[in-house]
Amino acid sequence: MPKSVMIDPREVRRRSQVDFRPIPVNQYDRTVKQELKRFGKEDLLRIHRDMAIIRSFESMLNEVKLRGGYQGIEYAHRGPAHLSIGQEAAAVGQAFLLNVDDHIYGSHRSHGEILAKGLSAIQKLDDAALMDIMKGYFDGAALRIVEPDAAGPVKDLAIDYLIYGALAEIFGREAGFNKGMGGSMHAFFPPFGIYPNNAIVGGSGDISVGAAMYKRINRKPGIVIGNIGDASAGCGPVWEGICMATMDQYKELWDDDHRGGLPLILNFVNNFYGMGGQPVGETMGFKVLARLGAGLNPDQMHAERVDGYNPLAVIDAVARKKEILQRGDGPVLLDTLTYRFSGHSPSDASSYREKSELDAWKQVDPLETYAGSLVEAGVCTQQQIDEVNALAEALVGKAYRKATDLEISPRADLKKTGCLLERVMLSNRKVPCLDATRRPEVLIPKEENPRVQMLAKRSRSGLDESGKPLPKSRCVGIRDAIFEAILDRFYADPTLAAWGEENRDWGGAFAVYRGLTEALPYHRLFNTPISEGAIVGTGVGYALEGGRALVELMYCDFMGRAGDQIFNQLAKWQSMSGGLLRMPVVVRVSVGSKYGAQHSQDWSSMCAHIPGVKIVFPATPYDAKGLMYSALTGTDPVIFFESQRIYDQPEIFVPGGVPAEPYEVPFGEPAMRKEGKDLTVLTIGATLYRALEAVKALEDQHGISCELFDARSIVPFHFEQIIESVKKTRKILLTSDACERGSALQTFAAKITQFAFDELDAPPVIVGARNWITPADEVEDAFFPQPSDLLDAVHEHILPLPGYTVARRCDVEDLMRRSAEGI
Ligand SMILES: Cc1ncc(C[n+]2csc(CCOP(=O)(O)OP(=O)(O)O)c2C)c(N)n1
Ligand SMILES: [Mg+2]
Repeated sequence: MPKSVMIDPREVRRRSQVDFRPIPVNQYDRTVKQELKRFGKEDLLRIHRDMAIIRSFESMLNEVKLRGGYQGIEYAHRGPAHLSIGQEAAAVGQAFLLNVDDHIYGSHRSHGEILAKGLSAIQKLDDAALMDIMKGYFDGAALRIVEPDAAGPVKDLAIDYLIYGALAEIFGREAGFNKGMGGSMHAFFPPFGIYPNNAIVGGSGDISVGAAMYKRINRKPGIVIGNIGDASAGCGPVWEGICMATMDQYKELWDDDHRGGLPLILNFVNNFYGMGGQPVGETMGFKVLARLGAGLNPDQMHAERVDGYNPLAVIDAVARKKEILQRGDGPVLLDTLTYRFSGHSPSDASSYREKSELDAWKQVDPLETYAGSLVEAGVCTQQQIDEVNALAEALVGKAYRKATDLEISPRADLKKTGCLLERVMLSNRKVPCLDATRRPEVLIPKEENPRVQMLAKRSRSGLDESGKPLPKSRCVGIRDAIFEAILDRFYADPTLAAWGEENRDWGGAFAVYRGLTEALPYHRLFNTPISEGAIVGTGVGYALEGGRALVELMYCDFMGRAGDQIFNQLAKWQSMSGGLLRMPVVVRVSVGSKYGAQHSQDWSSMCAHIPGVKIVFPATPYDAKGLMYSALTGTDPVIFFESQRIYDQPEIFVPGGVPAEPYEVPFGEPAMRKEGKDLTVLTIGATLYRALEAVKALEDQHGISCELFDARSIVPFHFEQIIESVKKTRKILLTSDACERGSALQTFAAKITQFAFDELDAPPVIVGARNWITPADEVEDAFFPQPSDLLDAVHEHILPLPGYTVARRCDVEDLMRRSAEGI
């Protein structure tokens, strides 16, 4: 039954108005004296200590960048350092009350947030837990470096560990929090609830939403805070993230156990600048950033501006907002005002701001004003404050000495075979169930599923007993095979959740999901806004937290909308974490045809260029099911290409057809579809069937015996079978629907030439789509490779076919002309 959110014309056409409530701005007005009871002296002093540590840490980096050293030790740090000097109160105030299971995500300017959250976690964890974390994290590598100098409480050791781990990461050392593979803008440390920071402005704007979805869907404790800059309010992915964060369905359609708004604070760290551009008065129109919350949902996202120059105001706001989230009334939008004294980066000449402005903010330096208020309230003396400041500097100095010393803190050797990055670009694990402690939530037994029952009546093979083709409508096709694998995994892995446009009642854009709605509660299968970026970005956040996401992009062409999320997020976090994280996300993309230029592009080749993702493109139901199984039981991000041309295609190659039972097709191994001896043909995706026709013509009309392979997988790819075949046939033709220029086939051809140069009688020849737009259905045959194009290519470049006349020019001169014209 469809969900039925009734649109009543009488209701929606009624005359009325939309009312907005006032948005609070800097409402906090309590003094340290008044807060003494609430926090106690110790807490109030710790707030100052934490700010002082951040100030010392960032000031040290500033000196390193500007003067090439610190405390007499020279060091050239060529990498980035986006410092947060001046922003300490906003970071410490936020982290102060957070528990370890409250997770923060950040930006390029998050050193302060890392330290603040780490210091807060150290305060909350007991000694045994701290020692376990430090000993267990990357086998205690950083602990071994800081421990020899430690002679005091475990919490002090943990503070040394935190400062050193963060700094060693910034300096690209193997004992850093992410083995030096993340660096300044991506450093993080999950055991303290510090999740990835992001060098893409607004990058955490949708990833943090996915993290909060993970907590809501899997009923995990804690909240998520996405820390993003004020200028990121202009980023599309941030808006998409907000849209996904505020969907009505969480509160209105999800079942009782999962109902409620996301436990998310989207916190704009509002320092009033991008790099030099100013959102207020120049690049945006909101004047007060918190205004953005107003139109997003009736709660106005509980939006509020808080004075991030007063740590107590921020603590107060986070405490109040956390209550809202715990009630299920999230998400929340916070506008935490602050200001950076440092430049955007240390080299910045501050040409975009007046000195008088900087001076005015320095007059209200949060460190000094807060320390002053502690002294004034009698919490401590100025001498105690000075001692804490000196201690902070000493702690930072200690970490600096160790992190800069190459003997103590070496870098990973990335030039040796089997180096760190070779090991962590892909995780290659098999973890069929990501949470064995829970039963997957489903609505009906699998056998009662109407589609399962319908498919039981279909032939699992596309051929009858005598080998003749059966009508497609009577067979299990690719669409059904993918469904079977997915359905099965939903009954096996409780963390598996799927989302995308029209995923639920509609049945997925091309009916792959028909039957899933009946099987799954809302929180495991749901529709999203038309937000391709956030569809993938939330998948990334969901996986970073420990879940498995299956997300769908309706048409391959729409991948452009999710460019950053695929290229920079999905593909990079496993390696940027130094191998700590897994990214079990399957992105289903459908390659179109018939719909013209913006709906028919095969971008498998473009994706093959991105290190860090696996790419498969099944062309048969057997492979579609087996590859989907592999994808949904692995730990790597997979772009799963499907072709709309062949969703109905039954199994014609594997005897017996598509098994009803679960099975896996491993990634990387091409499938031989037909043996032959004169010519090897390698296809990707749906070109398999056009190649079959060409192979038949070559054999029947020209007596050329062809050996046909279906790549199935583009990344990874094993060349052995192909090279063996080429040794026999001495010739190879490659074809796919991706545009020919720069395609994966060009790489394949170059490698085959390199691996088997002496075995070849002709160059490997590629037939891809033209380097054009995809024209209208009526004329798209001129664009996509056709059987006649394959014959033309064989005749022109591999071996002349006696009596054959090409259907279309493709000689060297013509290819050179096309290249010269850029087409
Ligand atoms: C998508 C993207 N565009 C541009 C940049 C270059 N860039 C880095 S930081 C920055 C300004 C960001 O301002 P804001 O989000 O307010 O954060 P802040 O630097 O003030 O902390 C820009 C434009 C980037 N890293 N990512
Ligand atoms: Mg800013």
